Amino acid sequence: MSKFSFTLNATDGAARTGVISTPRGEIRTPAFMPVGTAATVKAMMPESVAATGADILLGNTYHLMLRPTAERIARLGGLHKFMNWNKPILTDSGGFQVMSLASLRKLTEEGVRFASHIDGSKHMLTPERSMEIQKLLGSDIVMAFDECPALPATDAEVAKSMRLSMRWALRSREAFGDRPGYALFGIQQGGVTRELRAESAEKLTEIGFEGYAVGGLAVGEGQEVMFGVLDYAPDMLPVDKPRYLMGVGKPDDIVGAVERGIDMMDCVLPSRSGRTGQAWTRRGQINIKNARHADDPRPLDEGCTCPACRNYSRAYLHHVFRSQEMISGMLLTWHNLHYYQDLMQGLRDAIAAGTLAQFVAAFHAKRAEGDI
Ligand code: PRF
Ligand code: ZN
Repeated sequence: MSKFSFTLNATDGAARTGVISTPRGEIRTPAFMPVGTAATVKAMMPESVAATGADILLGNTYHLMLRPTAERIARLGGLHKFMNWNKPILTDSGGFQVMSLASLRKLTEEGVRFASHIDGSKHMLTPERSMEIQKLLGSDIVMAFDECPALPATDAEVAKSMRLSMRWALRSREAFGDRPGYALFGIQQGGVTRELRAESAEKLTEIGFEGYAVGGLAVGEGQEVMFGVLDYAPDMLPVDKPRYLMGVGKPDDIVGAVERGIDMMDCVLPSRSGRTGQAWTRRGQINIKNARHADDPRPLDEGCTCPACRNYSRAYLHHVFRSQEMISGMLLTWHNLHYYQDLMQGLRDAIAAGTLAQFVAAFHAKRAEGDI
């Protein structure tokens, strides 16, 4: 009962809906995970994040190991207690963030040496150290340590990187050990090459994980190419385990990924864009700083029940954004996260009812009408 498990409740085409059970609570799938990189979902209180409907948050090994350090968080009772979030937390393993944020990176078979983007201090991440940090944090879902190759890359480069990630996946599995109630997810790599994706899936399945991520996508290849890979990649992974698409995405990316059999996703987009005045609505994207909102008494999104839409006009949201008031980022982030969670609930309900095609058609039709 208190173990980690995944139950599939219904499918509609390739799409799936189910529940991941963990000792810290249930995660309804398909699930969207808000990003709480530095032990906070920026501009949101944890109880507000929960009120949007989020069952799980994402945290980052890379950021937390540098500041305030995993050891300090462990001494203070773990990440859940530290940030006052008692539902499940998934942590990314660090390699991807090292490659995008750190300097002086040196990649070897052992791991990656790098200098902190905060103070230039030197650090080393290996599969073993990443497992140790994620354990110190108390992460419920731990990600294997991998390398996500920068694009464009040749097939030979992608193959070499993928094979290194698969050796690191085995070392991650061995270092993680047996921890009932906690899960370790492997990460498929292989770029946009079918044979490499298949080889990666085979290696990971042979090692055996509690869940499987599709990594190495949404790195600039474009939606059409990403969907092309998602037409076959999820199917290469065990049907009875959760499948997590890392770092995706915009609402239409999420809908397309769910249609293709993805169960979990995360993205900074709803939280980050909330702080820059971007709102995601049923009618598409809105920039609240645009002058056309200055006198508009209507809510951001007529169909939304979030506090920003229930209590405030576009004119107010425009004003506080222009005035650089903190409530601007708070309200827009809340709305965006609420919209994303509403979308996930709509997808889950539609899959359960066998009406996903109609749901997706209505989703696209509303966006095509535009913000009128
Ligand atoms: N690997 C890891 N984290 C990630 C990615 C990956 O490939 C991506 C790719 N979109 C985002 N975050 N470990
Ligand atoms: Zn709203």
